[in-house]
Amino acid sequence: MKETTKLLPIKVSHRVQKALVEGTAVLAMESTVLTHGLPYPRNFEVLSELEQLCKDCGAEPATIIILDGVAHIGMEDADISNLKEKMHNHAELHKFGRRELPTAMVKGLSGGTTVSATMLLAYHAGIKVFATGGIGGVHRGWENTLDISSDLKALSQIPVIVVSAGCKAILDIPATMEYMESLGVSILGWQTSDFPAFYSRSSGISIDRVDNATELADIYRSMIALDPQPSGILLANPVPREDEIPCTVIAAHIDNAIASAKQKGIHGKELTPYLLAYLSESTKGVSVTTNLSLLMNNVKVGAIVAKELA
Ligand code: PSU
Ligand code: MN
Repeated sequence: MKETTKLLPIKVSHRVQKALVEGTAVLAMESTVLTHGLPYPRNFEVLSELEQLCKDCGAEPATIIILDGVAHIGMEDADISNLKEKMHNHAELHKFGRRELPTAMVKGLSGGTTVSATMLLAYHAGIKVFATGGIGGVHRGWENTLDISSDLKALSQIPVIVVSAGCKAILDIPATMEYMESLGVSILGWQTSDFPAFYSRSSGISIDRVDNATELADIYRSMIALDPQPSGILLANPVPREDEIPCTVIAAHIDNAIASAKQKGIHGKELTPYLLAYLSESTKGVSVTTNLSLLMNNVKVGAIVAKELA
Protein backbone atom coordinates (compact mmCIF):
# COMPACT_ATOMS: atom_id res chain seq x y z
CA MET A 1 0.00 0.00 0.00
CA LYS A 2 1.35 3.41 -0.91
CA GLU A 3 0.33 6.52 1.03
CA THR A 4 1.67 9.73 -0.42
CA THR A 5 1.73 13.20 1.06
CA LYS A 6 -1.24 14.98 2.60
CA LEU A 7 -1.60 17.09 -0.54
CA LEU A 8 -1.64 14.09 -2.85
CA PRO A 9 -3.51 11.41 -0.94
CA ILE A 10 -3.42 8.36 -3.19
CA LYS A 11 -3.73 4.87 -1.75
CA VAL A 12 -2.87 1.88 -3.92
CA SER A 13 -4.33 -1.43 -2.68
CA HIS A 14 -1.97 -4.26 -1.72
CA ARG A 15 -2.99 -6.43 -4.67
CA VAL A 16 -2.62 -3.64 -7.23
CA GLN A 17 0.70 -2.54 -5.75
CA LYS A 18 1.98 -6.12 -5.94
CA ALA A 19 0.94 -6.47 -9.60
CA LEU A 20 2.54 -3.12 -10.49
CA VAL A 21 5.80 -4.02 -8.76
CA GLU A 22 5.89 -7.46 -10.40
CA GLY A 23 4.95 -5.97 -13.77
CA THR A 24 1.87 -8.15 -14.27
CA ALA A 25 -1.35 -6.93 -15.92
CA VAL A 26 -3.47 -4.28 -14.18
CA LEU A 27 -6.76 -2.91 -15.53
CA ALA A 28 -8.20 0.33 -14.14
CA MET A 29 -11.99 0.40 -13.77
CA GLU A 30 -14.32 3.28 -13.15
CA SER A 31 -16.61 3.96 -10.20
CA THR A 32 -19.34 6.28 -11.52
CA VAL A 33 -21.26 3.16 -12.48
CA LEU A 34 -21.24 2.30 -8.73
CA THR A 35 -22.08 5.74 -7.37
CA HIS A 36 -24.35 7.13 -10.09
CA GLY A 37 -25.15 4.34 -12.55
CA LEU A 38 -26.85 1.57 -10.57
CA PRO A 39 -29.07 1.33 -7.49
CA TYR A 40 -27.73 0.05 -4.15
CA PRO A 41 -27.15 -2.86 -3.48
CA ARG A 42 -27.14 -4.09 -7.12
CA ASN A 43 -24.09 -1.87 -7.73
CA PHE A 44 -21.97 -3.94 -5.33
CA GLU A 45 -22.95 -7.21 -7.03
CA VAL A 46 -21.87 -5.66 -10.33
CA LEU A 47 -18.59 -4.46 -8.78
CA SER A 48 -17.69 -7.95 -7.63
CA GLU A 49 -18.80 -9.52 -10.94
CA LEU A 50 -16.63 -7.09 -12.91
CA GLU A 51 -13.63 -7.56 -10.62
CA GLN A 52 -13.98 -11.37 -10.73
CA LEU A 53 -14.24 -11.36 -14.52
CA CYS A 54 -11.11 -9.20 -14.74
CA LYS A 55 -9.19 -11.66 -12.52
CA ASP A 56 -10.49 -14.64 -14.54
CA CYS A 57 -9.15 -12.90 -17.64
CA GLY A 58 -5.70 -12.64 -16.05
CA ALA A 59 -5.54 -8.98 -15.00
CA GLU A 60 -5.69 -7.36 -11.56
CA PRO A 61 -8.69 -5.00 -11.33
CA ALA A 62 -8.00 -1.52 -9.98
CA THR A 63 -11.33 0.17 -9.32
CA ILE A 64 -10.64 3.87 -8.84
CA ILE A 65 -12.74 5.92 -6.42
CA ILE A 66 -12.40 8.81 -3.94
CA LEU A 67 -13.25 7.92 -0.33
CA ASP A 68 -12.95 10.57 2.39
CA GLY A 69 -10.63 12.62 0.22
CA VAL A 70 -8.27 9.75 -0.56
CA ALA A 71 -7.97 8.49 -4.14
CA HIS A 72 -8.14 4.71 -4.00
CA ILE A 73 -6.44 2.73 -6.77
CA GLY A 74 -8.07 -0.63 -6.12
CA MET A 75 -10.37 -1.15 -3.16
CA GLU A 76 -9.58 -3.39 -0.16
CA ASP A 77 -12.48 -5.18 1.59
CA ALA A 78 -12.46 -2.42 4.24
CA ASP A 79 -12.87 0.25 1.53
CA ILE A 80 -15.83 -1.62 0.05
CA SER A 81 -17.42 -1.82 3.51
CA ASN A 82 -16.80 1.91 3.98
CA LEU A 83 -18.53 2.67 0.66
CA LYS A 84 -21.42 0.31 1.47
CA GLU A 85 -21.94 2.07 4.77
CA LYS A 86 -21.96 5.47 3.06
CA MET A 87 -24.57 4.31 0.56
CA HIS A 88 -26.64 2.63 3.25
CA ASN A 89 -26.66 5.89 5.22
CA HIS A 90 -27.37 7.98 2.09
CA ALA A 91 -24.13 9.92 2.58
CA GLU A 92 -23.39 12.40 -0.17
CA LEU A 93 -21.47 10.82 -3.04
CA HIS A 94 -20.22 13.18 -5.72
CA LYS A 95 -19.36 12.77 -9.38
CA PHE A 96 -15.78 13.97 -9.74
CA GLY A 97 -14.30 15.13 -13.01
CA ARG A 98 -10.59 15.80 -13.36
CA ARG A 99 -10.75 19.43 -12.21
CA GLU A 100 -12.58 18.49 -9.01
CA LEU A 101 -10.00 16.02 -7.68
CA PRO A 102 -7.86 18.53 -5.71
CA THR A 103 -10.96 20.00 -4.03
CA ALA A 104 -12.23 16.52 -3.17
CA MET A 105 -8.85 15.64 -1.66
CA VAL A 106 -8.51 18.77 0.45
CA LYS A 107 -12.12 18.77 1.65
CA GLY A 108 -12.19 15.02 2.33
CA LEU A 109 -15.15 14.31 0.04
CA SER A 110 -16.24 10.96 -1.44
CA GLY A 111 -17.54 10.01 -4.86
CA GLY A 112 -17.15 8.26 -8.17
CA THR A 113 -14.61 9.37 -10.76
CA THR A 114 -15.58 10.16 -14.36
CA VAL A 115 -13.48 9.01 -17.29
CA SER A 116 -11.33 12.18 -17.15
CA ALA A 117 -10.58 11.78 -13.43
CA THR A 118 -10.07 8.01 -13.65
CA MET A 119 -7.59 8.43 -16.53
CA LEU A 120 -5.56 10.93 -14.54
CA LEU A 121 -5.41 8.76 -11.42
CA ALA A 122 -4.64 5.60 -13.42
CA TYR A 123 -1.78 7.44 -15.12
CA HIS A 124 -0.42 8.58 -11.74
CA ALA A 125 -0.42 4.99 -10.53
CA GLY A 126 1.38 3.75 -13.67
CA ILE A 127 -1.66 1.91 -15.11
CA LYS A 128 -1.90 2.08 -18.90
CA VAL A 129 -5.31 0.54 -19.61
CA PHE A 130 -8.75 1.50 -18.31
CA ALA A 131 -12.15 -0.07 -19.04
CA THR A 132 -15.36 1.94 -18.84
CA GLY A 133 -18.85 1.79 -20.35
CA GLY A 134 -19.04 4.89 -22.49
CA ILE A 135 -17.16 8.17 -22.55
CA GLY A 136 -18.67 11.63 -22.25
CA GLY A 137 -18.60 13.87 -25.32
CA VAL A 138 -20.17 16.78 -27.15
CA HIS A 139 -23.80 17.12 -26.07
CA ARG A 140 -26.59 17.78 -28.55
CA GLY A 141 -27.34 21.49 -28.62
CA TRP A 142 -23.66 22.32 -27.96
CA GLU A 143 -24.11 25.32 -30.28
CA ASN A 144 -25.98 27.01 -27.42
CA THR A 145 -24.70 25.32 -24.28
CA LEU A 146 -21.01 24.58 -25.07
CA ASP A 147 -21.55 21.37 -23.06
CA ILE A 148 -18.52 19.30 -24.02
CA SER A 149 -17.29 16.68 -21.56
CA SER A 150 -13.85 17.18 -20.06
CA ASP A 151 -13.34 13.48 -20.95
CA LEU A 152 -12.35 14.59 -24.45
CA LYS A 153 -9.58 16.93 -23.30
CA ALA A 154 -8.33 14.25 -20.89
CA LEU A 155 -8.27 11.76 -23.78
CA SER A 156 -6.12 14.20 -25.72
CA GLN A 157 -3.60 14.74 -22.92
CA ILE A 158 -3.24 11.56 -20.84
CA PRO A 159 -1.58 8.55 -22.51
CA VAL A 160 -3.92 5.84 -21.21
CA ILE A 161 -5.85 3.37 -23.39
CA VAL A 162 -9.58 3.70 -22.66
CA VAL A 163 -11.78 0.75 -23.66
CA SER A 164 -15.31 2.02 -24.30
CA ALA A 165 -18.36 0.95 -26.30
CA GLY A 166 -18.09 4.22 -28.23
CA CYS A 167 -20.40 6.94 -27.05
CA LYS A 168 -24.13 7.18 -26.58
CA ALA A 169 -26.52 8.77 -28.98
CA ILE A 170 -27.58 11.04 -26.08
CA LEU A 171 -24.58 12.97 -27.46
CA ASP A 172 -23.98 14.53 -30.86
CA ILE A 173 -21.81 11.67 -32.13
CA PRO A 174 -20.55 13.33 -35.37
CA ALA A 175 -19.61 16.49 -33.41
CA THR A 176 -17.88 14.36 -30.77
CA MET A 177 -15.83 12.64 -33.49
CA GLU A 178 -14.91 15.99 -35.10
CA TYR A 179 -13.86 17.44 -31.76
CA MET A 180 -11.70 14.44 -30.97
CA GLU A 181 -10.04 14.86 -34.34
CA SER A 182 -9.29 18.53 -33.55
CA LEU A 183 -7.85 17.55 -30.16
CA GLY A 184 -5.73 14.81 -31.70
CA VAL A 185 -7.29 11.86 -29.85
CA SER A 186 -6.39 8.48 -31.38
CA ILE A 187 -9.49 6.37 -31.99
CA LEU A 188 -9.27 2.70 -32.91
CA GLY A 189 -12.03 0.16 -33.42
CA TRP A 190 -11.56 -3.22 -31.79
CA GLN A 191 -12.11 -5.62 -34.69
CA THR A 192 -14.42 -3.08 -36.33
CA SER A 193 -14.10 -0.02 -38.56
CA ASP A 194 -17.51 1.35 -37.58
CA PHE A 195 -17.53 3.58 -34.48
CA PRO A 196 -20.02 1.96 -32.06
CA ALA A 197 -22.88 3.95 -30.52
CA PHE A 198 -22.95 2.31 -27.07
CA TYR A 199 -26.39 0.61 -27.14
CA SER A 200 -25.95 -0.16 -30.84
CA ARG A 201 -22.95 -1.64 -32.64
CA SER A 202 -22.88 0.96 -35.40
CA SER A 203 -22.89 4.74 -35.73
CA GLY A 204 -22.03 4.63 -39.44
CA ILE A 205 -18.87 6.69 -38.80
CA SER A 206 -15.66 5.08 -40.11
CA ILE A 207 -12.60 4.64 -37.89
CA ASP A 208 -9.28 2.78 -38.14
CA ARG A 209 -9.44 -0.76 -36.83
CA VAL A 210 -7.06 -2.97 -34.88
CA ASP A 211 -7.47 -6.71 -34.93
CA ASN A 212 -5.43 -7.84 -31.95
CA ALA A 213 -3.69 -6.62 -28.80
CA THR A 214 -0.19 -6.91 -30.28
CA GLU A 215 -1.05 -4.44 -33.02
CA LEU A 216 -2.66 -2.08 -30.50
CA ALA A 217 0.31 -2.25 -28.10
CA ASP A 218 2.67 -1.50 -31.00
CA ILE A 219 0.59 1.53 -32.00
CA TYR A 220 0.57 2.76 -28.37
CA ARG A 221 4.34 2.37 -28.06
CA SER A 222 4.92 4.05 -31.44
CA MET A 223 2.85 7.01 -30.34
CA ILE A 224 4.78 7.35 -27.06
CA ALA A 225 8.07 7.18 -28.95
CA LEU A 226 7.02 9.58 -31.69
CA ASP A 227 4.90 12.23 -30.03
CA PRO A 228 6.25 14.70 -27.44
CA GLN A 229 2.64 15.13 -26.27
CA PRO A 230 1.07 11.69 -26.66
CA SER A 231 -2.71 11.41 -26.37
CA GLY A 232 -4.79 8.65 -24.91
CA ILE A 233 -6.21 6.00 -27.20
CA LEU A 234 -9.96 5.50 -27.35
CA LEU A 235 -10.43 1.80 -28.09
CA ALA A 236 -13.98 1.43 -29.35
CA ASN A 237 -15.44 -2.01 -28.60
CA PRO A 238 -18.99 -2.69 -29.81
CA VAL A 239 -21.64 -4.17 -27.48
CA PRO A 240 -22.13 -7.95 -27.99
CA ARG A 241 -24.64 -8.56 -30.78
CA GLU A 242 -27.11 -10.42 -28.56
CA ASP A 243 -27.50 -7.44 -26.20
CA GLU A 244 -27.62 -4.68 -28.78
CA ILE A 245 -30.59 -2.28 -28.80
CA PRO A 246 -31.27 -1.23 -32.42
CA CYS A 247 -30.68 2.48 -33.17
CA THR A 248 -34.27 2.92 -34.28
CA VAL A 249 -35.59 1.59 -30.94
CA ILE A 250 -33.33 3.59 -28.61
CA ALA A 251 -33.60 6.83 -30.63
CA ALA A 252 -37.15 7.62 -29.51
CA HIS A 253 -36.24 7.00 -25.84
CA ILE A 254 -33.25 9.32 -26.18
CA ASP A 255 -35.35 12.07 -27.77
CA ASN A 256 -37.81 11.83 -24.87
CA ALA A 257 -34.98 11.86 -22.30
CA ILE A 258 -33.45 15.00 -23.80
CA ALA A 259 -36.83 16.74 -24.03
CA SER A 260 -37.52 15.90 -20.38
CA ALA A 261 -34.12 17.24 -19.24
CA LYS A 262 -34.70 20.43 -21.18
CA GLN A 263 -38.14 20.89 -19.69
CA LYS A 264 -36.78 20.42 -16.16
CA GLY A 265 -33.82 22.74 -16.82
CA ILE A 266 -31.26 20.02 -16.07
CA HIS A 267 -27.77 20.85 -17.33
CA GLY A 268 -24.06 20.68 -16.51
CA LYS A 269 -22.77 17.67 -14.61
CA GLU A 270 -26.30 16.55 -13.67
CA LEU A 271 -27.28 16.06 -17.32
CA THR A 272 -25.54 12.74 -18.10
CA PRO A 273 -26.74 10.91 -14.94
CA TYR A 274 -30.27 12.27 -15.52
CA LEU A 275 -30.40 11.01 -19.12
CA LEU A 276 -29.04 7.58 -18.14
CA ALA A 277 -31.58 7.20 -15.32
CA TYR A 278 -34.38 8.30 -17.64
CA LEU A 279 -33.40 5.70 -20.24
CA SER A 280 -33.22 2.96 -17.63
CA GLU A 281 -36.78 3.73 -16.59
CA SER A 282 -38.23 4.30 -20.04
CA THR A 283 -36.73 1.08 -21.47
CA LYS A 284 -37.89 -0.82 -18.35
CA GLY A 285 -34.36 -1.83 -17.49
CA VAL A 286 -33.34 -3.07 -20.96
CA SER A 287 -30.80 -0.24 -21.25
CA VAL A 288 -29.23 -1.37 -17.95
CA THR A 289 -28.88 -4.97 -19.20
CA THR A 290 -27.16 -3.66 -22.33
CA ASN A 291 -24.96 -1.37 -20.25
CA LEU A 292 -23.81 -4.26 -18.04
CA SER A 293 -23.17 -6.51 -21.03
CA LEU A 294 -20.95 -3.95 -22.74
CA LEU A 295 -19.13 -3.19 -19.47
CA MET A 296 -18.29 -6.90 -19.08
CA ASN A 297 -17.19 -7.00 -22.71
CA ASN A 298 -14.94 -3.97 -22.21
CA VAL A 299 -13.36 -5.54 -19.12
CA LYS A 300 -12.59 -8.70 -21.16
CA VAL A 301 -10.91 -6.72 -23.95
CA GLY A 302 -9.22 -4.39 -21.42
CA ALA A 303 -7.68 -7.42 -19.68
CA ILE A 304 -6.35 -8.78 -22.99
CA VAL A 305 -4.75 -5.40 -23.75
CA ALA A 306 -3.38 -4.97 -20.21
CA LYS A 307 -1.71 -8.40 -20.45
CA GLU A 308 -0.10 -7.43 -23.76
CA LEU A 309 1.29 -4.20 -22.27
CA ALA A 310 2.45 -5.79 -18.98
N1 PSU B 1 -21.57 8.23 -20.62
C1 PSU B 1 -22.10 7.01 -20.46
N2 PSU B 1 -22.10 6.44 -19.24
C2 PSU B 1 -21.53 7.06 -18.17
C3 PSU B 1 -20.95 8.33 -18.36
C4 PSU B 1 -20.99 8.88 -19.60
O1 PSU B 1 -22.61 6.44 -21.41
O2 PSU B 1 -21.53 6.52 -17.08
C5 PSU B 1 -20.29 9.00 -17.20
C6 PSU B 1 -18.77 8.72 -17.25
O3 PSU B 1 -18.27 8.69 -15.95
C7 PSU B 1 -18.27 9.95 -17.99
C8 PSU B 1 -19.17 11.03 -17.44
O4 PSU B 1 -16.91 10.21 -17.75
O5 PSU B 1 -20.44 10.41 -17.33
C9 PSU B 1 -19.23 12.24 -18.35
O6 PSU B 1 -19.97 13.23 -17.71
P1 PSU B 1 -19.99 14.71 -18.30
O7 PSU B 1 -20.79 14.59 -19.57
O8 PSU B 1 -20.68 15.51 -17.24
O9 PSU B 1 -18.58 15.12 -18.52
MN1 MN C 1 -20.93 18.33 -19.39
